Amino acid sequence: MLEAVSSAFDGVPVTDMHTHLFPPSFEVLRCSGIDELLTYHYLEAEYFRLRQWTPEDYFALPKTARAEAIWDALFVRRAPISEACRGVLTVLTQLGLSTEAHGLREARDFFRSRSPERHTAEVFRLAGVSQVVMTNDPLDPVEAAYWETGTAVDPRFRPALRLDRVLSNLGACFDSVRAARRFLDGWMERMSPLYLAISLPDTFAFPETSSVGHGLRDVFLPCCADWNVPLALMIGVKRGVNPRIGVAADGSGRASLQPLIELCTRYPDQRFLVTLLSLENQHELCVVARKLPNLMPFGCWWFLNTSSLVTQITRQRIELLGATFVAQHSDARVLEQLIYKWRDARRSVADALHGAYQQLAMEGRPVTIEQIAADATRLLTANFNEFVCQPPATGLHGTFETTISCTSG
Ligand code: FIX
Ligand code: ZN
Repeated sequence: MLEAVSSAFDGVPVTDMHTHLFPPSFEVLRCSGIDELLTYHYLEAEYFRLRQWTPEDYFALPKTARAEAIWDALFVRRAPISEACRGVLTVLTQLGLSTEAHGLREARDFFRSRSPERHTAEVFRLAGVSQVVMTNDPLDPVEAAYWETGTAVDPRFRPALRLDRVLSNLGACFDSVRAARRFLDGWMERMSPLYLAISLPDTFAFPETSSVGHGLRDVFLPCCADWNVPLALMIGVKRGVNPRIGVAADGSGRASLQPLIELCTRYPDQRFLVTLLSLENQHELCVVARKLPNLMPFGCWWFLNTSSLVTQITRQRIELLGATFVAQHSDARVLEQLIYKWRDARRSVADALHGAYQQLAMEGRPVTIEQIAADATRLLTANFNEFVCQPPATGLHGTFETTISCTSG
């Protein structure tokens, strides 16, 4: 039966609902190729543990030298056994490149020879991904320039308005709630995001008399209601634990689930996409999700995105929630990461679901192929698409058509 479950998962075109990817048209923001894959902050964190270079000396190197240093240390001088290391080898293998311990010339020549458009299509095909959701920061001047000059956005790359910087600069950037709303409404018009998103620390509290509490209550939640879009809350990150190591600096902490209960009960018509970074929070998230139908758990985020933990967490979610959550997102920053992250995710989620089906069979109710396909579709794409895609709402701005086609779950 595992083969039937695996092939059902292989056949589902994934909606990857949280990535840091950009389409080829956003040139300087597009991340692809072997040097980007090797200098991914997951690998940098593992590299710094070897204490070969100080972070300052490492970051002073050109990117190609940093990539070579990581390749030599983590892939040549030792077995590349970590999840992120093995992922690079999966990408190379799937693209028909050697994984041998020799240099990076072959890979560099390959990526240089690929046209961004054709390469993007090939990576999506290999990964079995139909669309990805971006992380779009309106306060990033480089990214804003692409939007403000009307750069074409590839329909496979769906927008999501990321509000971390807006939230932390509310008082500095806007002299009133009205001004903040005008700013957001302008970006809603320009971008048509599928959802608004904020990452929050493990200490997040709500309601709270703070800029975060006021920002949520006075700006972000009313905006979501008027535009009929979900709010994604990504909770439990400790930003900048060790600033010396750059993007790899962030850590994780266990959060209280009480703010989620407050938000989902005080705003019962608002939909919340929720992911928590701490492993210790996962069971509580399932329990809270059973009480709050407007809360959609999503993904095994960041430090939880390892084969063993995705299977464990998904199994627990199936036991408590059935197939009513979003199983995974890739968080990919480099285009080719889609290939290994979704290969791993399909395997781990299929393993978890297979275990549930085995128990069903023992009760004399073997699952059908159609039911397996329906569950795989729900977990990898349909639950997200349906949660985001609501009937046109008549909000402040009239009827706002959703921007993602609903696929039947
Ligand atoms: O806040 C986020 O979107 C996180 O996913 C990132 O900050 C993090 O660096 C990441 O890429 C994890 O996979
Ligand atoms: Zn992310």
